[in-house]
Amino acid sequence: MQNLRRKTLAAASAVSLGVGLAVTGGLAPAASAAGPDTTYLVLAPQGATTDKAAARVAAAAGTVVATYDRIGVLVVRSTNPSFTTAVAGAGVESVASTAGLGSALDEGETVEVSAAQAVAATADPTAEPLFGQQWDMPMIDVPQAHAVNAGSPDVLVGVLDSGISSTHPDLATQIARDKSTSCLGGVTDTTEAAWNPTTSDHGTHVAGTIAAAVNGVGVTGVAPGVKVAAVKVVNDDGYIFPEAAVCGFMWAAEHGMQLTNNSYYIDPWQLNCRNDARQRPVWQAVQRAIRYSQSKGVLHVVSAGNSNWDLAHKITDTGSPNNTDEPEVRENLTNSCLVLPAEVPGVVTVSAVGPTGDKSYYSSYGQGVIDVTAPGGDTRFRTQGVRSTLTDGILSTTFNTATRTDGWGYKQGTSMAGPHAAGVAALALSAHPGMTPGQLGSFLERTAEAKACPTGVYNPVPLIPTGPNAYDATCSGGKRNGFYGAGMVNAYNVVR
Ligand SMILES: [Ca+2]
Ligand SMILES: [Ca+2]
Repeated sequence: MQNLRRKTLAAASAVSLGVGLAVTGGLAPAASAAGPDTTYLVLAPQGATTDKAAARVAAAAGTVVATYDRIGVLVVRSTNPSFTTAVAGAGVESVASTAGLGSALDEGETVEVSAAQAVAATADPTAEPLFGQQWDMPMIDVPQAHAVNAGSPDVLVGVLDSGISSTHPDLATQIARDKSTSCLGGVTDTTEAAWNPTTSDHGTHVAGTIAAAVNGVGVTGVAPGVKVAAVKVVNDDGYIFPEAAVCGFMWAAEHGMQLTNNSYYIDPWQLNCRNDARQRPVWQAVQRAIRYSQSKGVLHVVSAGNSNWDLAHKITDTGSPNNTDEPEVRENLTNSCLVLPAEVPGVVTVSAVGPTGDKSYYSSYGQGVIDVTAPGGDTRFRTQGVRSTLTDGILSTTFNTATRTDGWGYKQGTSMAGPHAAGVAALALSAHPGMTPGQLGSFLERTAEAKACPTGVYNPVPLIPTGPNAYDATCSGGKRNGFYGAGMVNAYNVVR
């Protein structure tokens, strides 16, 4: 349970940033002691180059570690405790440290299935041994779709996540290795080891749902004919830092990806709206990267989050797990306070359903925020919350990070729903190449199967041990509504 509701901030991001650079002692101002090695995003004015900003960075004892000239963003490290004030000046619109601004990956529970089961190959490559346990695939008409179109290798889906196991028997043939990278620290590293999983197999599971091979082994993905690229943005502590997200969106834009799947979100109420002056530039940098990638033809599919929050009513939402202050009313909601990337215009946001097709107990929702829904699993509905039935999760490819072995297993979460929608979008592009991100997003919604709101207060898990009414949710809207958006994505409808 705990991990499903986890959405915490990195307490000490300076230590979460992974490999530090050598201290640039010679550049540090003699008068002041060196501070911790800190990462900053330095923004040039929109539309300007970063030359002037880079010169100011050097003069302020900072080191540019990545330049995103097309969006006017520099990723900088510095141990100068006065860096923020020292760098300010002509050519620098704003600067902010990303310390503390990591967003926790919403990990689900995992249970592995036995290897013998998974590799009991039938010798019939159209009959995956574990297909019978993939209730999610018939739910969105994947078998019918595959009879028409199982995906084109010209379609490339970026998995912005914790890496993808390149040795996995169900994924090894599916990964575009030359388009894969790590983005940790905001800097690309294209070595294969860098984009393989380290402490989390979340991305490996997501990749399998999108594109696991039809090969007589394990499972099938929604779009086994397409390719996936690993874009590792989740660090070894399970956090996505804004500089990694910027790097990931820019990488996707410049490496021919038509789609990305994003299983995390950044809540600006905690991170931006409260401390605008310090933090807003960080979210501006992420938004610039998202918008640039959209302009380059990338559609972003994003999961809604696992907190059972009504994302449409943030103004009255007073709770956050880390907030012990008195409830505050959200005021001054502006574009810079959007939940990133879920609320950026043009992004497809996905809620989760379980095997009954009803909203998963944990899935966040919200009218005008949720665009479509997809299977993400619901391991609790069967017992009204008392116990977990893992076969009601989503079965996909896994990587055991302790034993370093590939396998298959169940996870649940909106993180599992997003890749079903991304897979359907990939099939749509395979059947109808050339759609713009806007056209593709609309097509996904138009072809989804509308699903009505339940009446009254909905709670499939009234007996869950976390307390009474913890998972109450109320759906609003008509044919298009807060629980399911335009409806359940459908693989057959996009290829027929
Ligand atoms: Ca397979
Ligand atoms: Ca949207």
